[in-house]
Amino acid sequence: MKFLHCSDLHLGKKPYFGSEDFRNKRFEDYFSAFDRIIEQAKENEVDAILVAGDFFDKKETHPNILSNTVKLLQKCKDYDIQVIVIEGNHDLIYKDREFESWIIYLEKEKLLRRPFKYNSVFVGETEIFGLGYPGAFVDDELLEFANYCEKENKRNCVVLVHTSLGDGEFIGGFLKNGAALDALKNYAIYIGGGHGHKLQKYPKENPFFFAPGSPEYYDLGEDTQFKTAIIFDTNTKEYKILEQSPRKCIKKNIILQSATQEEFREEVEKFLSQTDVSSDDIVLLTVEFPSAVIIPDTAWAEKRILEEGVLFAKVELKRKHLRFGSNSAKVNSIEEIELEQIKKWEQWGGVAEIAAKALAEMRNSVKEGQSDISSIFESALESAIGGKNENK
Ligand SMILES: [Mn+2]
Repeated sequence: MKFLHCSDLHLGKKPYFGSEDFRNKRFEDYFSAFDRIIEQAKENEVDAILVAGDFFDKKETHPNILSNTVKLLQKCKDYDIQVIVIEGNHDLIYKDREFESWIIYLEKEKLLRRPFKYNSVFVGETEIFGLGYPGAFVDDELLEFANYCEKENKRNCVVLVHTSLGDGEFIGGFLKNGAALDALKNYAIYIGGGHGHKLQKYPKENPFFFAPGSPEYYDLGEDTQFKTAIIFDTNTKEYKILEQSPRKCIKKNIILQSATQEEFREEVEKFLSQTDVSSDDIVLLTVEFPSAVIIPDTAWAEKRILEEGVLFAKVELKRKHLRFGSNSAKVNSIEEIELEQIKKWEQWGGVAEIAAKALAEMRNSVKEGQSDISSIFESALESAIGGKNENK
């Protein structure tokens, strides 16, 4: 059996900022990314497409999202490609509210199949398990699953789980390390991850865990690289990494010396004269400047870049070495100020890093127009609880 594994499609995501053209094109981008994946699946003659969570961007849907999704799933059916989907933290995962899930609706319409916990599905001879989004308990969940496989004599199965390796960092829903994956080595020939939006493989030699990354940017802050899909053959155990092509996003960092408006304008003009831009491009400019005396006119710069006919432009400021108050401490960012404050709190002080990170993430999401930030808060809570357990 041959399959294509992808993740974090975030179908239905739409920014609430920028021009109408930009918002509409971005809405289409996530469906186009899935469409390209379906074509790659056909070219590679796979039997199934496996989606490791965050199929939809939101727990609710609207007619446009649903009809676009149904059209694409129908295309898979026409191509004779099965679609296997598990939920991620963005899909509806509340216990006892499964009947509200649009993924279950699509399953009932026979457009996809959803393995859940130990209710597996088969594609040919291959048994596929779906562990959904276990959140902070993902390591335990995988270890428990390894026990189940041993007891039930499961071998050569495929496991989908909405998680990635945390790389030592403590992030909500990420694996602490590779230990829980190692425990599955004798039972699973392939573990399909997600959640993190860039490519991961584990272990380095002969990997059997893959997180392909999202095929489009979830937000404009993401890396432009490592957006992939993985092709895997269960007979030969060979894998192939297929690069994806998200919308072109031109990023540039400008460092100002004197921080006068003149210097700022000159640098923006210089950047524009040196860069080829098209009407489909997104341009992100960050400007580091040394003092708080003059603040570069970002509104002017965004307007100026848009005049070149690009789809969207954003100019962000980063103040360098800002001194403030009487303690003359060097402070680089709002995030650092917040972190110092949170450390003094009674409840969150012990997990200040997690809280500060969640706060920054929530702020960015709101800025980006995301109205539902509950998943960030839930992830932070999970991380905080997980972290406390670990100390016991
Ligand atoms: Mn995601």
